[in-house]
Amino acid sequence: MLHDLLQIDELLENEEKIARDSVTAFVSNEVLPVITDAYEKGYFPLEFISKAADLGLLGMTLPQQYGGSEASAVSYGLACQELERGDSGLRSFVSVQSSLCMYPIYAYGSEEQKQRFLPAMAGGKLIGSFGLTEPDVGSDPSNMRTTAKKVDGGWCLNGAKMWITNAPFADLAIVWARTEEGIRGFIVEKEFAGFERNEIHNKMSLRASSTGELVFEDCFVPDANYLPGSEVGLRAPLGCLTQARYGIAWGAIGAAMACYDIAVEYTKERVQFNKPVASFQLVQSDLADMLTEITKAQFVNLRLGRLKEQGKASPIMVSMAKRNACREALAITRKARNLLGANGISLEYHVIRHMNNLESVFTYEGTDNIHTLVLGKYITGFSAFS
Ligand code: TGC
Ligand code: FAD
Repeated sequence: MLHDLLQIDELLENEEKIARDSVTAFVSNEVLPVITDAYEKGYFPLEFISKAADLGLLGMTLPQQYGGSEASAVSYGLACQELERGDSGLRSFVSVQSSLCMYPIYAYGSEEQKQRFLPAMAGGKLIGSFGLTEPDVGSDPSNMRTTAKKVDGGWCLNGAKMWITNAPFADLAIVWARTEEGIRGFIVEKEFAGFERNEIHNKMSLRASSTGELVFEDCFVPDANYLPGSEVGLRAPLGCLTQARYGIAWGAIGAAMACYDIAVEYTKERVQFNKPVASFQLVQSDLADMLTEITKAQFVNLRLGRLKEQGKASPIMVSMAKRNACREALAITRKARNLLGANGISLEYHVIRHMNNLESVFTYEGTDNIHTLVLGKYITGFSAFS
């Protein structure tokens, strides 16, 4: 287990530790035994859904009246950390369902929409996906091409969304489209005519997650599925990203923690030149860097979580935490990969799986460059996006 050198555990509330430990046990007992097979064959283990729902992980910060657990932001962060200690794909599933699908319905939906969708989503009976990225539009969603035209009784959607987590098996998609008044959100249900999903194959990262494309050809979406609170335009989808990026900051460090633990254990047992490789200075240097960066990131995440609980967290803070966690986690998993030598590339040792997953985590929810520019704009007052 990770060395808690600075005794961060003491800064957690009892219920936060209990929530965290229940996810740790789930991951150890039910995720780790099956994840290698899922990753190798390239599928999302659908049995995780009901287990995640039973643990209260779907929409866990939302009010109980909508099926949530009213968990603290730190509890949610710790859950993401432990889920990603298992696999980034599992944390992705929970992030998308909770932060990118349940959150927009909660924040921008009508009371009727909340009642209709949220309890079923918390129970894992309805699964969501979130369509913002398009084949030609990623970092700059303000240029999206998907359109929604007002028609009698609803909206007519045309366009496509690309790289969408959960899309192949989801029951609904939160879709962002351009209307005459600006960008708006819609709940598109899988049965709607003119709506198709296609699975994306050949991924070498997040293989235990299902990713797809959403296609809309004159897809009719009734007025009842229009998100009325999305009239703030691009701020609405970006607000969802702020929620999800917060969880990712914790999650990426969970993957790094797993790789640190594996590297410590492996290097202590592996003998070369008649000594454990953990006894060599260069190896210890890597391990010292890994523990230091994990600990620093944990403090950033915890501080951010506490600010979020007080309503003081800003999107810029979240950008800093997401960028830091993804950068450091990727560097740590690469170090661990090296420390395991040839075994580092075997799925049996998990490290290569985490490392490859983090390539996606580094890119999605705002690439490293995008978060760098968010911070650059905050520091200098100059926008360097275009
Ligand atoms: P900009 O002019 O800066 O902002 C437009 C309006 O939005 C507000 N805003 C935010 N609000 C909440 N949260 C945020 N993070 C926000 N960022 C900006 C902003 O204040 C402004 O409001 P107002 O009232 O002044 O109009 O917009 P911009 O067009 O210059 O874009 C800024 C930029 C580049 C940072 C933004 O477009 C961006 O974040 N791009 C990255 C796109 C991205 O992250 N896509 C992710 C897709 S979803 C995904 O990857 C899911 S992976 C799921 C999984 O498997 O876990
Ligand atoms: P681009 O925006 O084309 O960027 C290409 C490169 O250019 C990057 O290095 C980028 O940093 C750089 N760049 C772009 N603009 C600038 C700039 N102004 N200055 C400096 N550098 C710049 N999206 C969803 O909507 N929903 C999902 O559920 C979802 N799930 C995903 C799952 C996976 C496995 C992956 C890999 C992606 C997922 N995405 C999802 C898409 C993800 O959000 C995008 O890939 C990401 O936002 C980047 O967009 P892009 O791939 O089009 O890259």
